[in-house]
Amino acid sequence: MSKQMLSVILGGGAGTRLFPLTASRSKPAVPIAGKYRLVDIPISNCLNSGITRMFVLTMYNSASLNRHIKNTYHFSAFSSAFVDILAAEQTPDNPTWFQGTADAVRQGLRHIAPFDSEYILILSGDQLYQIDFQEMLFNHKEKGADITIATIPVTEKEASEFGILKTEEGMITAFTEKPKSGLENWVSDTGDEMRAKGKVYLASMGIYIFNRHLLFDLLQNENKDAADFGKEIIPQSINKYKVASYQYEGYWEDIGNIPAFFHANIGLTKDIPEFNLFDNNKTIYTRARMLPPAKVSGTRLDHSIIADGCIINAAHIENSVIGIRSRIGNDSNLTDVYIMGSDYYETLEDIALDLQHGIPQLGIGSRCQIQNAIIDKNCRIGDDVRIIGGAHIEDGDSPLYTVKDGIVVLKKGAVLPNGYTI
Ligand code: ADQ
Ligand code: ADP
Repeated sequence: MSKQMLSVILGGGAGTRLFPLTASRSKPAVPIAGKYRLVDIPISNCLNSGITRMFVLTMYNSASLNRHIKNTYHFSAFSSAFVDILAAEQTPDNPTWFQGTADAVRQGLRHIAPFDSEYILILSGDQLYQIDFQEMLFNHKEKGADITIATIPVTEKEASEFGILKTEEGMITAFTEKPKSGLENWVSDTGDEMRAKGKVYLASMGIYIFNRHLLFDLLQNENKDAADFGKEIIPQSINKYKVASYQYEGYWEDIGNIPAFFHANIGLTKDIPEFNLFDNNKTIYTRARMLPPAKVSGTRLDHSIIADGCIINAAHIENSVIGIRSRIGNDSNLTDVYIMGSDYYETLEDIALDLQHGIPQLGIGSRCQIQNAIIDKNCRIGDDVRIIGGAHIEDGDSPLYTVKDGIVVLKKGAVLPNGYTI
């Protein structure tokens, strides 16, 4: 498998949908689940499927993404494995940034060309799922397909956000990208179980296997001006090439916007979460940081994930994900909160200096109330701070935080003085 297929991970365009988490880092570097980065999900899916050569395409070459990839994905000198970042670059024959997903892959082709592989797997960088790509490739070969699209049944409400398709005997016969009307013509037979859940539309998961030669030909000749897979390359290939559907029915979530990203993180705290981090065979890889175990004192913890290196004295933490090196002071209460954590610890001398200068120490202070919030890395939240997200607050953006669908997102490094209220 490892030499047959190489993968290209679409790491994100301008990143506006995840703003402000992408204000100072590229999307693949956004921290998820307390200790991972978004890019760890597709990379781990590839590694668990025996695919060991990967390119990550990104518009921004952020320091944190480079550091993360460099420090995490080390392979033996005897293997051909690699994870390479291809950031948008200006070249003499291409003075522009990536215009869309197809254009991003097109600009990466000259880096991909030297590596032989019969198939190229194209993946989105902002989805939470665990798929075995070997099975998908098996289906691709068995059907004699030129292109395979991974598909999933969705409800009417979700259908307008995805590429929707129709199939006959596993081959795709029609495709429309994000239909705004006429959905009734796109109902598919998705099986009894899916129909019972109202999932009668087959959506593209934005995961494609292409026969190598076809991909190069489509991007460099036949559709050389096409910017996008979903809007151009895929619809134009249906009925021209053999495009197969690989129907997947497990957990899959597009987490490319703040509400979806927030709920996917908080969802990990359920008794049996839909995305399983506790699996012997489907390890999610990330950087091994050599952090100490978390230290907790006097806290009532309920349905929460606590990452390595935390120092917690809070009163109560519920339905929350507490990221690496988080520090939470006495008598604080947190419900439905995702704290990404900190990049470093402060020493006792640092903390004394903070105090002298009236600056809150790194982390969350004492007697704080926090609800429905994402706290980006390295924030300093003073004592007696209240951050209460929910339907009562309007969407908006300010220098310290953004509100999206009632979720308060505190920006990286934000400093909230004692008593601050949101
Ligand atoms: P979207 O996810 O809306 O739909 P798009 O915005 O093209 O499509 O993003 C696909 C992936 O590529 C995302 O991970 C995105 O971050 C990344 N990306 C976007 N522009 C990029 C660029 N210029 N450079 C690098 N990466 C970029 C797609 C399909 C639908 C399908 C859904 C499933 O078009 O048919 O239903 O995915 O989520
Ligand atoms: P992680 O993968 O642990 O989230 P990053 O690569 O984003 O880490 O950066 C964290 C690293 O940055 C830490 O290991 C730390 O060495 C360093 N770092 C960042 N800011 C500071 C700081 N203000 N003081 C000391 N170290 C820092």
